[in-house]
Order: sequence, then C-alpha cells, then structure tokens
Amino acid sequence: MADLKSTFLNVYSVLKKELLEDPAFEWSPDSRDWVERMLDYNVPGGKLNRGLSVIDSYKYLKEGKELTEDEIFLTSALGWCIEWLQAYFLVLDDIMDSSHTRRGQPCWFRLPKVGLIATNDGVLLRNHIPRILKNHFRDKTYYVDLLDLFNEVEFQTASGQMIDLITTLEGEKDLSKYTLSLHRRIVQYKTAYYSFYLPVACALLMAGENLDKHVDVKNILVEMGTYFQVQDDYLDCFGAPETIGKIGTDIEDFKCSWLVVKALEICNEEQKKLLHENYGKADPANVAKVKALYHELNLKGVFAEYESKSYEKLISSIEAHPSKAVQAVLKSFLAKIYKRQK
Ligand code: DMA
Ligand code: MG
Ligand code: MG
Ligand code: MG
Repeated sequence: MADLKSTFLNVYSVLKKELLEDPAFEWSPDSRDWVERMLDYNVPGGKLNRGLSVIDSYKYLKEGKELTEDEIFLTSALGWCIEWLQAYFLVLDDIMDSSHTRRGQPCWFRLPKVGLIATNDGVLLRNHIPRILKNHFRDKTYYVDLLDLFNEVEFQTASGQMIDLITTLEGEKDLSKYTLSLHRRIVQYKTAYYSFYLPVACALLMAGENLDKHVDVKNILVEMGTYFQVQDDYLDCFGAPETIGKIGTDIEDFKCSWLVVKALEICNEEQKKLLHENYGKADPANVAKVKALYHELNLKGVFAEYESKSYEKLISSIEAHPSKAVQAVLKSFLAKIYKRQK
C-alpha cells in the first residue's frame, strides 16, 4: 500500500513536469514557479482516496492479474485527473464557503499573495485535466468516452454546488425548505458523482467496458457518495479540526447540512425557534447555541444509527450484484470510508 502510494506520487511529478513544459504556452520562470507552487499546495495534499481507487478498481476488474508498468501509469494518471478536478472544486468551494483552512493549512485564497488570483488558478486546474488526458490517452479507443465522462461529471458537480449555494441566499434564508429530499439532491450532485462514480467509471473505461451497461454500479456508488457527504456534514460540526484538516463553516453559512435537516425533523417548537434565530449567523455565540442544541437532540446518536443502517443497506445492494469483481471494487471503496474520522 505504501508502495502504491509512492508510485502514485511519482506519477504526480511526471504529470506536473509535463504541464510546466506545456508547449502551448511560453513559460517564464515566474509563471512556472507560480503554477508549480499552486499545484503542490492544492493537488497532492489530501487523502488521495479518489485517485488511488482508480488503480484499486482497475486491479479488481483485472481479477488479480499483475498490472503492467503502462497500466499502472495510466490508471495513476486518471486518478490524478480526479485529484486535479477535486483541487479545482475545492479552491473555488473554499472561497464561496468563506472557509479558513483545508488539509491542515490555510485555504489557498487566504494566502496574502494569492487572494482572488485563486479563481483563475481554479480555472487553470480545470484546464490541466484535458491536457493530461490529451498527453496520455489521445490514441486510446476510449479517449472520447473519457473526455465525455469528465465533462458530464464536472457539469453535475458544478450544478450541485449551485444548488448548495443558492439555498443559502441572503434574504431567502428559510429553514422550512431544508428537507431530506433537498439535502439528497444537493449531495448527490455536488459530491457523489465526482467522488464515487468517477473513479470507478474511469477504471471501467480503461478495462474496455461500456458505461451504459453499468447503471446499477452507478446507483450504488451514488448511494455511497451520499453517505460520504452525510459524514462530511457530521464531521463539519463534530469532527476534530486537527484530524479533518478544516474548520467547519456549515452553521455560519446556513448550509442545508444533514445535521440541520435531522434537527428540524426531531425538534419541538421551542427548539425550532432557537434554530431559526441562530442558524446561519457568523457570531460564535449563535453558532454555540446551535451546537448545544445538536447535543441536546443527540445528533451524534442519530448519526451513528444512520451510519450503521447505511452500511447494511450498501452491503446488501453490493452483494446483489452479479459480478464478484465489481462487488470487490465496491466493497473496498466502502471499507475505506466506513466510520471515517477524516
Ligand atoms: C464539497 O462540499 C463539494 C465540493 C464539490 C467541493 P463542502 O463545501 O461540504 O466540502 P468541504 O466540507 O470540504 O468544504
Ligand atoms: Mg466547503
Ligand atoms: Mg461547499
Ligand atoms: Mg462540508
């Protein structure tokens, strides 16, 4: 495993070097230094689960056969494209969510030298993906499908971000619209497709599969991604910032978080009034009141219940899948996130 990760990181260096020598641009030392620093700051510092799982998934699809050097490089390159996509969305997400930290360091836009240049860096990160794909997949039969897949998933993610953001619009702050079905719609689009479906879909394309024949796999992965974002919402409030590498902002930002949806479901009239008065305010005193209510409502317990139920449901839908190789892919993915603390 440590070995796989170091191989994966080596591929990052190769891809970065190619991008920094991209012949479509006349590089200067300044521009090269900027992009290199921007990439090192934003691309490789996460858990790398999404990226690594392309390699893992492809291995399972090959049913244990040793991967060739070339296959290892290509699956890693696709994994990195997902990490690039993630970096692009996170750089912009942190600006829009007014976040302070990410992966244990200040958000990129918080660096005094960076500021809103971060928005263009986001655009650059996004542009790097088709450049990597062109460099390494242009001659593959599945090249067009790969481009199409990344385009589709990017569109879904950006649309999810849009609905995540417009529900919090100033002047329209209305907790009564926060239901489980709105929450599900937001998280399915903003998180599940790119974090769960995309890595497996990349591996399937490389293995010569037609994605239209794997709608059942997609549905399970979207379920898993939904569970993953509920964990993210939970950790935003109850996680340890030192462990998750970020300080939560969902209460301040009036987000349609799973926690507030659950709180609204189980609270009495008086508690509802407290939520209406304190949710979505930047003042730490208001935030503290919301957190105290979450404790009072035992949302930790409600979440623990949700977590084990989701796990059981996912395992039974995975076990209903006809292919053992696909089952292995999905189970290994689930094992990586079940009861995660970060
Ligand atoms: C993240 O939602 C979704 C994308 C597409 C980045 P979020 O704002 O809850 O993520 P985080 O908690 O990491 O800021
Ligand atoms: Mg955010
Ligand atoms: Mg966000
Ligand atoms: Mg979050």
